[in-house]
Amino acid sequence: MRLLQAWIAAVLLSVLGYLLLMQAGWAFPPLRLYGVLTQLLGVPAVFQLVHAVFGLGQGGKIFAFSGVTLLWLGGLTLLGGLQRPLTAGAVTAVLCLLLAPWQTAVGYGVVFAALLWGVARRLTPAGGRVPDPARRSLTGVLAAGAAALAGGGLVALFRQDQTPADEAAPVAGDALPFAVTPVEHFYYVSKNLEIFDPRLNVQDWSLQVGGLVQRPATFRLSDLAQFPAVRQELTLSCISNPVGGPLISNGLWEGFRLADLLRQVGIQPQARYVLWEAADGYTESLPLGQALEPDVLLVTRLNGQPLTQRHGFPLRVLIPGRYGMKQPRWITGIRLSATDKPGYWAERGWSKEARVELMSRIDQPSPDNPQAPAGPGAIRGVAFYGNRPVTRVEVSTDNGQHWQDARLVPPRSRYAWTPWELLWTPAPGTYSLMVRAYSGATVQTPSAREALPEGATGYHQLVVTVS
Ligand SMILES: Nc1nc2c(c(=O)[nH]1)N[C@H]1C(S)=C(S)[C@@H](COP(=O)(O)O)O[C@H]1N2
Ligand SMILES: [Mo]
Repeated sequence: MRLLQAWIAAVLLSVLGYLLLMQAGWAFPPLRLYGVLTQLLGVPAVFQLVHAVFGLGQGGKIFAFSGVTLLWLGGLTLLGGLQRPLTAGAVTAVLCLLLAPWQTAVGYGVVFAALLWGVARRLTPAGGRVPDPARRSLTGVLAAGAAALAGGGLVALFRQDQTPADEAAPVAGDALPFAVTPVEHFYYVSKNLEIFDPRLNVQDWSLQVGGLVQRPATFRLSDLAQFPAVRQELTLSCISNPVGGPLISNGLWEGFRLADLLRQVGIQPQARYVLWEAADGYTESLPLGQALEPDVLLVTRLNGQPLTQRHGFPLRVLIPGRYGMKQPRWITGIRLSATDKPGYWAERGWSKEARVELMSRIDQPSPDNPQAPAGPGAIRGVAFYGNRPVTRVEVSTDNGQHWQDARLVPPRSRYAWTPWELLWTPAPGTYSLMVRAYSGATVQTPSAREALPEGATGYHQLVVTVS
């Protein structure tokens, strides 16, 4: 009985905490605990295990968050069921101190004690006698309701991970030869569970520019229209994309130059670094000299539409030649500083510079279904080297013994991937396809390297059945 009551109080406390997080941005202790767990992703063995088990979507994060939720609800239930409300509240406050500011921790303790007391008062008859059947069934209904709430939340999380956008972005195929990736297929990676990604609205959002600038300033979204507009086709890739993987997409971005904004606020001579701040607490930095390059942009649009919430509405950073982790979404602040501050993933063991490695990938035949008809056909794919040109792509159909030059489709921008194509007329059989790219004298390295910490390398290989 007491455990059931404590369970109801624990779920009520969590729902309240979640609402405070969403409405007022209060720290939510289970989410903080989850944040601590993601630190482990910087440990190579953990990272590889998580990707091996859960793939490249948000599955691993959802699993970790579910575990944290069960731990949190189970712990509170035991605490509330076995201790008196005051003791349970005090222990909760102390534990929350490890994860949240003290005001929040005290708040959780007080509210949990009050909920335990209130739930017990409503559900237990005076004198502590055996509860009458009506109260018993009320407790049952409430406990079931709490279970449904908690379970429903987790199911919603898992369901959400099944959206098509998390699947490989098809670039080849007859209908869509190497076009700009449609927004709904654009790859998505976030340090957050998607439900905790920022949902910013234009009225409340602003960009604070400060630190070592001459005139600190706050910009509303409409203020940004004063800067000359720039359009740039640019391919974005996640540093954790494995060889041949789907975490790479090509977009047509619109925004303006960071240099124009910084010129407007004035740079103090001691400034050396640009530090980015984002609404989800994500941070990154860039040496000022690099940040002033004319191709470093702040963008508001992708493929002719305002950025979607998922991809950084209303404002994100674009830095050619770097992996996605250097390019924060949902930015709310830009600070100039004399000293550097390592970014969110750099602090967790990933690369500081995150420069894109030379890569190439086979898209047709599709790695999802590596089959092809005998007779005239084509092998197609993309190659990419950040802000450096791909000058040559070679394909082997015999596991690397012989190589043939593929035809390159000149990219529309020096920051976009280079589509390539090799016509072939295979007889029925099994073929081991491989691809490698060149940039001038630089050849893609054949040695296979895991993504952590500098990005994956090696040749994409595909065994294809021709019939
Ligand atoms: N604020 C914020 N920005 C972020 C991230 C994040 O978790 N929070 N993830 C980064 C990483 S690791 C990548 S690969 C890209 C992914 O951008 P996309 O999901 O729009 O493709 O966003 C980057 N910017
Ligand atoms: Mo990433």
